[in-house]
Amino acid sequence: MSRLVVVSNRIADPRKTAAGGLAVALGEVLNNSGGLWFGWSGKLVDEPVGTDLPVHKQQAGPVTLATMDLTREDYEAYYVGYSNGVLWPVLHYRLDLADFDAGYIEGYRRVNQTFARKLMELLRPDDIVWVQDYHLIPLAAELRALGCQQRIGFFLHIPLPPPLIFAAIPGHDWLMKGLCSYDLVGFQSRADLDNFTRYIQDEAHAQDLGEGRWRVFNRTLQAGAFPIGIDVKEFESLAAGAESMDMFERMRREYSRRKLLVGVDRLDYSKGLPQRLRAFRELLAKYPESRKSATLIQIASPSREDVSAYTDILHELESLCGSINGNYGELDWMPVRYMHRTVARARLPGLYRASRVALVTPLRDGMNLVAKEYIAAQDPDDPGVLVLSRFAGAAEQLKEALLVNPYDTAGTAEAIHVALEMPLEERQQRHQALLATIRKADVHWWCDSYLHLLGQAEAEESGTPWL
Ligand code: ADQ
Repeated sequence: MSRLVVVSNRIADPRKTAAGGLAVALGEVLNNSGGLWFGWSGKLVDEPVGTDLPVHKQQAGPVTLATMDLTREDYEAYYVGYSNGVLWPVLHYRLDLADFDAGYIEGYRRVNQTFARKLMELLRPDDIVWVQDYHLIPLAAELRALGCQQRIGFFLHIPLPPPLIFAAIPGHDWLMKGLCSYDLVGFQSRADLDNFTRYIQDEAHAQDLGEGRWRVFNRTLQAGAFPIGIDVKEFESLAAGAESMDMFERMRREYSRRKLLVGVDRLDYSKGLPQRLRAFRELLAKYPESRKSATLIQIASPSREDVSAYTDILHELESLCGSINGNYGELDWMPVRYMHRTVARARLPGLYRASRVALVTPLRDGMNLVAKEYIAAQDPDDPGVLVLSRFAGAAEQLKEALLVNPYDTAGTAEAIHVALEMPLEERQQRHQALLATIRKADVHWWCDSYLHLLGQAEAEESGTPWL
């Protein structure tokens, strides 16, 4: 059996349950193969760029965790500048928020080169390498340039936009060649996969070899959609735990006279938070009876506060919540409870279960795991209703949710009203179907089906001729 090597920007210790489903699932396959997990340590050092920083190794059971620090300058260019200031907005269709400062791309390439060089020293001949997400798109090309012949796969956790949006990135062809240096490229949804195949056909005359295989840039690769899931069993046992039950009881007591709506997100402009609050305001305006029956709890965890677009969204959200509470609040009721913080993972299922409606309304999202966690946390006898943006990758699978266009304030408000009023039998039917879907395509299925295909890929035959 080949050893699995996972590479991601940040790594998590798979033994810690707070790590969440993805770390648990990757931890499991890494455990089974005595694998290696390589990435940034999360630490910054003051050394000048180009300093040869060491790799720190640590054992987590059979798994080796190998991490590197970043210099402050590399962090600013690779992580803040290019990954989160260029790739994140453009891949979420937000050209208006991208900062194409030419310096960032050099830092991005430099860190990918350093990672490749350090990783090469750790690789064994029949390793299988699985690279995660947009921070590391050029990694395979850099590894190939150093002579790496192992099978290398890539999974993009965020969306891939249509070719004409992607092509607005200066250096988009370099990025796409980087993506095509992998043996298997995985996307969250059919829509993302279609955007990829359109790009390689339109811009690079790719030849379709059938069954997801393509000949492009003088090499053969495979591409597919592998919608990521959650660990449903792990989440169900979390739901049955003391902390979650405690949260559930407290919420039920506190909101005994009202139905709860819940939103749980990172504070990110892709999550459609202002649009969601405007839809809730519209609900209160159009259906005055909802003022006596509904409360929205919005939890937004702090995220990337060194990127300016994130402070803008924070202020917009605070002022919207203030104006809704100011206009509709009463002495004994606030329509919106907004918290700018993280909820402990062990308590989340209790909050989800106590809520009649979940509002998962991103403007764009690769998948959105909150939607799936909400389903897994429900009481099947009295389940809540999921209001889901059609622009989340999850919408391709979760057809029995109430799908909305988050830009359509009135339409979303209407869907929230329908969700609040939905009869028990319909809630049960929808929930049953949704639960079956997330059980079938859980995170283990995601890992296994991806790695099965990557394992079948042919080892690299030709290097990377275009580098
Ligand atoms: P994210 O953009 O981070 O992930 P998401 O899929 O919703 O978004 O995952 C967030 C995780 O963090 C969930 O497990 C959720 O419970 C937790 N979380 C979010 N806000 C929280 C809060 N306030 N308190 C506590 N926990 C919170 C990226 C992509 C997604 C894709 C995932 C996985 O942007 O589209 O689904 O990767 O591939």
